[in-house]
Formats: sequence, structure tokens, C-alpha cells
Amino acid sequence: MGVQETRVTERVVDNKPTLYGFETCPFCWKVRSLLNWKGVDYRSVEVDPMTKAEIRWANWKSVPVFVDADGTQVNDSNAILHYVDERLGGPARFARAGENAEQDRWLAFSDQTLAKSIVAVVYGTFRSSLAAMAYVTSVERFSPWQAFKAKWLGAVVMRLIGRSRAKMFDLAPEANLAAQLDLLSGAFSPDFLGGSAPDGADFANYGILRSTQGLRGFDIVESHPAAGPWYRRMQELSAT
Ligand SMILES: N[C@@H](CCC(=O)N[C@@H](CS)C(=O)NCC(=O)O)C(=O)O
Repeated sequence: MGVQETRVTERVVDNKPTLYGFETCPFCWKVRSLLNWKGVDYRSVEVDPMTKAEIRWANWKSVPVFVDADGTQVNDSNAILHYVDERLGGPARFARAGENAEQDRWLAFSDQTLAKSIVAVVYGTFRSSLAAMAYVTSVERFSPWQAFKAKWLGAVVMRLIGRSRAKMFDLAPEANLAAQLDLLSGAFSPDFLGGSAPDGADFANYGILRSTQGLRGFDIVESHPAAGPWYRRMQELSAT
């Protein structure tokens, strides 16, 4: 987790900071939105979701993996947000881990609560799970046969994961997502979690929600009286 000691300069594309990820990964959207907002010129490498061959070197099993232009490797989305903010795209715009308890709290919320809440909704029925996997397999790097397998098998597996995520919450998935958005938006002060400008937690939570655009549950985000307008503000300023 975090910044790695060994430089991996051979993983840098075009001498630019390089993001290894999946197009549909919620945790990758966190990083993309921050990189865009800070105007960082970066490259993306699309990782094959079945083999993850493109990150076999990384000694880390999930995406995103970030490699700075000097070969510095950073693992885990929240750690990458801090690294990018501290090192790239001009002055730092928000506090580092441990310096702002509120930001730390909402960064953790993005992974521990919001990400799990959206999975419970997106994969809340077999039909929605199949629709999500149809989308995922149409945009990710799959061969036609892999895509077919991943769509149907993935829909079953993800439906089971959706069910297990739903069990983590007292409310039904849709009501739970709305309640989590109530909680999140209660912390806007007034426009963003960070105040009048976004902080790391805004990008973390926005990124998670951004990955649901076009999928089951996105209407709950869009129509939420406070989270909807905040989502649109985040989308506009990050141009994602
Ligand atoms: N805590 C990690 C979670 C990342 C994560 O779960 N990524 C998923 C894609 S959305 C992944 O790579 N899953 C494949 C695997 O874990 O094998 C982060 O924030 O970066």
C-alpha cells in the first residue's frame, strides 16, 4: 500500500505519470477526476480484468496502480490521491493523511461504505447485474469469447457479491444508498466536503459514484437533492 521503494521506470509511458486501471473501476475514477482537476498530463494503461497481465510486475493485485514519471510506484486509490495532490499539478490543495480527521473519515467512507453500497444496488437483481456486466465487457479489454464468458459468469458472481454487500446494511439497497448520500451530503460545508473547494474526500466519493453512470442506482444519485448538485459540480470541475 502507498509509495513503493523500488522505482519502476520501465512502466512509465511516454515519460508521463501513468495510471494502470480498468475503465469501469470506481477506485480508478477517483484518481482520474483528481488528475484532471489538477491539470496533470498523464497516460492510461487499460489493464485486462481477467489476467491483470499489465500489472503482473507490480506486486499488488488490484487497480489502480500509479507510476509517476520518475518511476515512483503508488498503490491504492486513497494513497494515490494524496501522492498526486502533494507532488503533481501545482501546489497541494488538501491535507495529507492524519492531518484532517474529517477528510480521513470521508476518504474511508468512500471505500468502506459508499463503494459497498453501490455494489449492492448495481448488482441488486440478476437483470441489473447482467446489464452492468454487459456494459463492463463492452468497454474493458476482452476478446469476444472472454467477453461472453465474463458477461454471463460475471453477472452470476457479481449478483452473489451484490447480495453479500446488501447484507452489510440494515436498509434495502436503494434506501441504503439514499441514506448514505444523506449522510455524505450532510457534511458538505457548504458546496463540498472540503468547504468551498473540493478536498481528497470529494474526489474519492465522486469517483465511486462516477463509475455507476448509466447503471442501476445512478438515478438515486442524480435525483438526490444535495448529492445530485454536488455530483454535477464535481463532474464539471473534473471534466470526467
Ligand atoms: N483499496 C483498493 C481497492 C481497489 C479494487 O478493489 N480494485 C478492483 C477493481 S474495481 C480490482 O482491481 N479488483 C481485482 C482484484 O482485486 O483482483 C483501492 O482503493 O485502490
